Parts: sequence; C-alpha cells; structure tokens
Amino acid sequence: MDIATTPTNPEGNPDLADAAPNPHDPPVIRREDYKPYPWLVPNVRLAFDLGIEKTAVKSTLEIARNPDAEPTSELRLDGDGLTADSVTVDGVEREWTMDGPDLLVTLPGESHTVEIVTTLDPSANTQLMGLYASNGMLCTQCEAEGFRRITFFPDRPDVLSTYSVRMEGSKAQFPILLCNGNREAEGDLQGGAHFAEWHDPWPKPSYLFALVAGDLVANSSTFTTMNGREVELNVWVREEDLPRTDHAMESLKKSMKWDEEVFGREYDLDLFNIVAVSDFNMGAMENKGLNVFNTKYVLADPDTATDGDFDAVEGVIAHEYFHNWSGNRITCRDWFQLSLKEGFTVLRDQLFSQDMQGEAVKRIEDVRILRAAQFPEDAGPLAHPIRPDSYREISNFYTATVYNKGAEVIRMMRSMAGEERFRKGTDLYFDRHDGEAATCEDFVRSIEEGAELDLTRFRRWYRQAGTPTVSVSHRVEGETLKLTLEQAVPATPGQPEKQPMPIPLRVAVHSRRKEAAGSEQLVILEDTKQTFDLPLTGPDPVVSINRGFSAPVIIDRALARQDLVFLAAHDDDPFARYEALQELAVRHLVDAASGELSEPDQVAGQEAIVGALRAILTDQALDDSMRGELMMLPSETYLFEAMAKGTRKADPGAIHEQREALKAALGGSLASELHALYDRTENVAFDDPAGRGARKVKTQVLVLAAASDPTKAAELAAHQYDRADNMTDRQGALMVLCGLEAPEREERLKAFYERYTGNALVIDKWFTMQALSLHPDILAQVGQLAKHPDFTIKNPNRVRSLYMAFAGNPQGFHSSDGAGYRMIADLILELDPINPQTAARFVPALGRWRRIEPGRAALMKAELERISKTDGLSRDTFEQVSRSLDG
Ligand code: B3K
Ligand code: ZN
Repeated sequence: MDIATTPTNPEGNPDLADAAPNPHDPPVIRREDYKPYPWLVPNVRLAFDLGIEKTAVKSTLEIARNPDAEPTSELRLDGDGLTADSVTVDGVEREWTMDGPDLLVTLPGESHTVEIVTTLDPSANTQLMGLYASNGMLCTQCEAEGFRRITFFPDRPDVLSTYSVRMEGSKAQFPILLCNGNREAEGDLQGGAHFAEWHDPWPKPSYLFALVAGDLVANSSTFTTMNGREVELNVWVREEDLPRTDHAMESLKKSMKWDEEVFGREYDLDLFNIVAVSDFNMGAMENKGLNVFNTKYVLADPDTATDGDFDAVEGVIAHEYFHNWSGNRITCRDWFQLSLKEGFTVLRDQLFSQDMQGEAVKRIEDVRILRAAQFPEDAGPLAHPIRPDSYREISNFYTATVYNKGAEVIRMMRSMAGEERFRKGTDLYFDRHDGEAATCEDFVRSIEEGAELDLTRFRRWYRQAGTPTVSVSHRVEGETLKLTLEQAVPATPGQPEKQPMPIPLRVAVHSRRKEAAGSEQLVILEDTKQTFDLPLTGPDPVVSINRGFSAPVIIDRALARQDLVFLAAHDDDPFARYEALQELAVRHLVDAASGELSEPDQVAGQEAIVGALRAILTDQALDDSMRGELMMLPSETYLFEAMAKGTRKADPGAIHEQREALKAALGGSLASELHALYDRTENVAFDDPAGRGARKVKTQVLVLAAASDPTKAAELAAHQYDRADNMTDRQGALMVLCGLEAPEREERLKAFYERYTGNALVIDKWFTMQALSLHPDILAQVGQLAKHPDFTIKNPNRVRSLYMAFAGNPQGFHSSDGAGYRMIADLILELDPINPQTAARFVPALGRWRRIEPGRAALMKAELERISKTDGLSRDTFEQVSRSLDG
C-alpha cells in the first residue's frame, strides 16, 4: 500500500480497515503539495568557530520576498535538533518562536538581514548528517536535509544562494580548512588559531554546502579545460593513505575530459577538491567544488584493492564529478525530482565506464546490479515510481529505483533517439535550465524537443512503478517472421491499474540452420499487444530480443532449450549471449527448486547447461573478462524473484540446494576444461593487458571446483592465495576458502588479518568474506565476528561489511529457524538510535516476506512487527517497516 493513499480494502480485511493514520506518526510529504518558498535568500554568510566538541556557527542571511510565491510575513526556517543562541533582524535582537524543530520569525518588510547563532557538538553527531567528527577531523554531509542540523535555514533544494564562509580553528588540530568554491583569504590568529575565507560564486541549494577541517595531505595536479583554463585538483587524505590516491586522481582527470568530449560540459571553478573520510553513510557526495568521499571510493592500490574496487573508484569519482552539471548547475526543484539528477548521472557514469572498461562487460554488470537490487524493490512493498509521489523520510528514497531504473529510463530515450539526437536533447536541457532548480518534466520536455521524439506516453515510466513483463511469441509467414509482443505492468502498492508503457526492444532474427546473425532493429512496443514483421535470414529462426538490455523489463519467452544453447554460443550481441545462458540456468533451477522437473528433464537441463558452458570455456575468440561474466550463475536473489511468480513463492532453501548442485555438476563435468583454463591463466602477470580477465576466470574456476571437489579446491585456493601479488587473486582465493571446512581456511584468514591489521578498508573485506561465505556455521560465525574487537557499530562501512554482507547471504539470512532474520532485526533496533539512515537500509531484506514460502514469511513478518512495536523509532525506520508490513 502506498503510504499516501487510503487503503483499498476489497476483502473487508479488518487489519486494513483499522489502518487509520496515527497523529504521532511522522507526516507524509506529497509531491502534489509543492509550493515555492515565500522568500529568496540570494546571499548567505557563515562564520564557523570550529571545535570537535563545540562549534559555533553564525549565519547571516540576506532575505527578500519571492515575487512568485504567496506573500506572508512569517519566515519559517528548518531546524533539526538545534536551539538558537540569538536571532537578530537588520541588526536588532528579535523574538522568535519554535514550531517543533523549526524557527519562526516575523518579517514585516520586503527584504531583511537575519543573523542566527547556533552551537553544535560535532563529536556527539553519530547520525553523520550535518557537521560531525571523524578520526579527529570535522566534515559535513548535508544532502538531503543535513544543513538544518548546522543552522536554521530554508533547507530545500529550490532555494539557491551564494555562500561566503569564514572558518576559524586550531591550526595544530585543523591545519587544512576547506569549503566550497575558491579560497579568498587565509591567515594566522592569536592563540594558535588560524582562519580561511571561501567564496562560491555559483548559487547553490544548502544540500551542496560542505566544509572539512583536519590534518590532511593532498595528491595535487592540474587539468586544462577545453577552453584552456587551468584547474587545480586535489585529493585530500590522511598522510598514510597518500600512496593510494593516484588512481583516484587519474579517474578524475579522465572524467573531466570525457564530460567535455561526450556531453560538452566544462568545469566551472579554478579548484576541485576531493576529501576521503572513513565515517560516511554512503559512497560519496557531490558538494560544489568539494566532493566528500567514503575512503572506499578513493583509496586503491593493487595490494589492497581488487580490480572491481579500482572500477568502483573510477565510477564513483566520475559520478560525483558529473553531478557538477547534472545536479549542481541544474539541481532539483524538490526531492521528488531526485531521479532528475541521480538517474541522469548514473547513466552518465555508466556510459563513461563503458568507454573506459569495455561496453559488453560493463553492461552485464549494470544489469546484474539492476536485477539484484531494483527488480526485487519493484516487486515488493517498497515499490515506487522513479519519481515518487510521497515520502515521510527522503533518505529512504535514495533507492535502486530512483538511481538505476532512473538511468535505464533515460537510456531508453537515448536508444530511441540515437546518440546524436540524444545529445541535442541534453544540450537543450543544459542550456535551458542552467542555474535552475528543475523537474523531471523539464528534462523530458528538453529531450522531446531537442531529440525530436514524442514522449507523451513514455512519461508513464516516471509515474508507474513495477517491472513490466513482455511475453514473446512468433510465427513464420513466407519470408516474414511475425513477432507478437504483449506487455503487462504489475500492480504495485497504491497503483492497482497500469497503462501500457512504450518499451524499446532491440531485436534480431537469427537462423539456427545457417548459424547466421540477423540484422538488428529497434521495435517499440507502445500498446498492450502488438505484432511486428521482421525479415527472415534463413530456416529455423531464433529470435534474439532485448539485446543490450535495451529496456528494463522481464522477457517471458518459451524458447526451446536448444535455441537458448544456440544463442549462448552464437549470438553476435554479447549481452544476448549472456542472457541466453542465464535463462537456461534460471529455468532449470527454478523448475528444479519447485519440484517440477521429471528425472529425464533434470538430466537434459543439466546437460544443456554443461554443453553451453563448455562452448564458452573453449571459445578461443572470447576474451577472459567476458568469459568470466558468462561463467557466473544467476544469483540466489535473482532466482527468488524468478521463482516467486503468480501464486508460487520463493523457497530459499530449495534454490540454494539446487544452485549448489548445479555448480557441483558443472565443476565435475567440466573439470578438465576448467583446469586447462586455470593453467592457461595462472601465470599471466598482474600488469599484462590480459591480466584482468585472467584473474576473473581463475576465481570462477575455484568457485565451481569448490562445489565439485572441495578438497582439491581448498588446495588450489590456498596455492592461489600464497602466490598472489595482488588483492584480486588474494580475495578471490580467500572468498572460496571461507566457504570450505578445510584447515587452509583458518590459516589464510589469520594470515590475511595479520597482514592488513590497521587498514580499515581491507579489514572490512575480512569481515565481508566471512559473512558472505557458504560455511555451514555461518550464523555462529557472524555472531562471533560482531564481538570481534575490530567490530564497531559506529562506523557504517564496518556495519555494512558484516551485516549487509550477511543479509545478502541467503544461506545464513534465510536460515529456516529464523535466526538470520532475528539477527538483522536486532541490528536494526540497536543501530536505529545511533544512525537511523544506515539502520533503515536493512529493512528491505526483511520486507520481502510476501514472496517467500509461508514458514519463513511468518518469521520475517514477526521480526518486522517486533521492530514496529518498539517505541521511539526514527522516521527512517518507521517508514520502511510500516510500508513493509502494509504494502
Ligand atoms: N547525492 C549523494 C547521495 C546523498 C544521499 C543522502 N542520503 C551521492 C550521489 O548520489 O552522488
Ligand atoms: Zn548521485
């Protein structure tokens, strides 16, 4: 049920009938209620007297009436946990009142100067929103509503101001003082203090404000923009981390160049700073000219970071940098428009990474993320459109739907327009809305006009939640293949009825007899059901559809097993090849887990997969990076989604069992091919161009061997671990060892811990590998790890390294006695008063109960109910738990 709508109650269910809103519940904010703020705040001056336990903030606001808003004499400023020490208006002390957390002052005139003093204790800020202390330094996080924890302010994205900031503090404690924009002055003060003054000439909303004060060193360089301006670049870290910053710096320069070349966007300040902090709620933050990053997405060298970590650093640096145009220069009118900046920026970072890392593999990785995180969200109680209609706590809407589905929706517009016309659309958007707080509708209109597309119906993608299913069938008539496509968009909470959405599908018709690739074309399914005529290439046609994953939909096709095997071996679209193999495995595993396979079918299904994988393992033309992708079986989460269809529920135990059995069968039947592959790749040097692919397939060989021949696998993994000269090989080997009951396991885990003691990011990996492992004692092990001296609930990276990994480990989390659910519920309750944003992120794992078999579903629901009955829940957790129970 959507939180904003009255519950529909078709069966007279008393639970629903009783669900009247409770006046003490946090209020629902609705998109349709948007009103412009009655005041403009063109200029803000902030003066900070910085201290870890006490920071004084003097804020001076120049305020004028907003001619486009309803007039009022009340000035309402948002606050969160603040009290004002003083308030003056035009230099005169003024009375003010508090309305809950907000401050109200009466302003009689057209324009005024309002000055407010607040005092904060950053060391007590465990939420990590607003100004907080981390490792002896001070830093801020303001998106979405953290600025109101620093000073009273209209803390909403459509109030744009220029900021002038003075920072003062102990020079010994905070030798570096950073803020948005350019540094205008600095100097020493009495008593060992110093100051810096910063000015950001670009008007911005408060969520983009940032400051950092601490003992940091920089990796510095420069970038010359396409118009010949030199920009100073710095990556600021703690001194011991400096040797691991080169990759971040290179990634930044590549991003700046790429955005000029591909989107025509040039950087607009003389300085770009990145700061790495180890206590951070998410990946990174795009504050104007001063990006603040989780250390995880800055620090990388081959000894401590995997190839995947290197890619993630590059991708996140790009993402935050790209926000300078898609987010900062053009921001959001209100938080319902979040996908305007996030969906578009994710698409931009995906396209960048495709260009840097290779298109086919990157596309497969992005689809895997979408299916693992977004498809379950769209199918569950927390489903929402990419432009939501209501929320209680906006932090809960930084979701895979807003980000990743948001990117897919814009990618579809790009596919329909073609690259060139799409670029015309984005140029128009940037020109037309530069300097504004815009809406998703502004974006769609710009693309529509610039790219000359009719997006009238396409706008439904912004309004409707739920992953569409497209059923595919065909018949042959002479030289033509008649392709019939029918779409169904499922009901989601608050949206029982859906309209058809335009779905662009790249298709080709191959001929199995001639092994010939048909030419590709784009068909757009606009209505519920349509038939398209496609030319035949030869006899025995096989349809290849949704190539490149051109639309974020579920394809339902009854392709014969031999056709899937054919596509897996021969399709000229690498994504379609991957997809055929996945589909073979999904179909087989879901049928097997549901008990719907006869003995001969079980054998035939397995043989088909073995045959398809053999072709992949021995295909000389395939590069190893792609081969590594093709070797990965569908994840258990994805299999749950596929199994939970109609009235059928997912059975995590059966899925796990069948998937392990298939791995064992593959490992056994293909032992000689797998060993040959390992032998070929074992000695490829780290920096060889083929090294990455080699590392990927080696670990995939170990994964399959672990299921078929655990003793041999333990030996091989230990050998890989001992010889490794890089983290990719080391982590791959240890991850496999973690799932085995072998003496090699304990020895290597201990060696790893000792080698990396004191390196927080690598110790996070040590926690994660154990929490994700296939070990039979997983629950007890995670319980022990929570008591380890290195575990702390105060650091989000550490909490995620243990518990997010565990919640993503079906064997442990879905333990049939409910112990895994209890563990996560206990964590949520313990973490909620400390860091509600991070606590609420664990709720969706429990929220999937409706799609799981009844025994486990009841246990999951009981844990949600236990949380919901707890007094004093944060707005974040309250909202997620109540939606998970109602939806
Ligand atoms: N915009 C930030 C996310 C802020 C999350 C606030 N809960 C990072 C990003 O998407 O680039
Ligand atoms: Zn973003």
